[in-house]
Amino acid sequence: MKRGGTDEQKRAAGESAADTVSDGIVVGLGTGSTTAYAIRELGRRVDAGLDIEGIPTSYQSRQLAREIGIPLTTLDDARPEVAIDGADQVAGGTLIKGGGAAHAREKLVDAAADRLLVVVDPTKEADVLDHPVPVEVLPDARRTVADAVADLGGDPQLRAAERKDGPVVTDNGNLVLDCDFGEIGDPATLASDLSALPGVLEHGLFVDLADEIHCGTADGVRVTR
Ligand code: ABF
Repeated sequence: MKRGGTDEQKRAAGESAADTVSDGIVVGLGTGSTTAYAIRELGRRVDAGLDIEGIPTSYQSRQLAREIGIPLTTLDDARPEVAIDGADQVAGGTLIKGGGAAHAREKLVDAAADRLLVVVDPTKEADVLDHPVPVEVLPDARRTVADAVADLGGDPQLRAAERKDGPVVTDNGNLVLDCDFGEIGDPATLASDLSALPGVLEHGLFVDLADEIHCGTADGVRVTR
């Protein structure tokens, strides 16, 4: 189900967003292969003298930022002026995220930022969202949330680990249900219905959070919003 553009499209989108970052600010560092291009570009700019601090959204983005020398801080000590993050699908300013199971921290950092720059390739763009919505649940809530998702009209599947037996376990020690609702006509209502379920830590619907979409195409980067 995961959409995938070319590495060149992802690189162009990531570098385009990273190039907008100015001196002296705090930057939220999202997760995923497209954002990794943005983080690497920020690392090159830090080497060249750019003065920023990063707030990572996952173990993966924290490790990458550390390896390339971006100074890090936390939400305890700073607020990001900008966050750069990827998406599994985007329609207008609303996103579905969570393909990397990092959407709880991503939403925390992205929502705290003054501006969210989303980096995607054309395969992620849609008129109407229809990608399954990742829902992070406490392990004990797996069954009850799955039943409630079915009552909301969704088809929940426990995400399995790719490289070993058993389910995906998030950085927070929880499980992920990928919930297929077909076309999502009213993302805001579905988002609040999912948030209201006991045992749901966070879901991957980011309603109206994106300020800029940087979409890497064969003809360059299209910036919208
Ligand atoms: C994270 O990585 C997720 O929220 C999103 O699911 C995914 C996008 O990854 P990629 O850029 O590799 O497609 O941002």
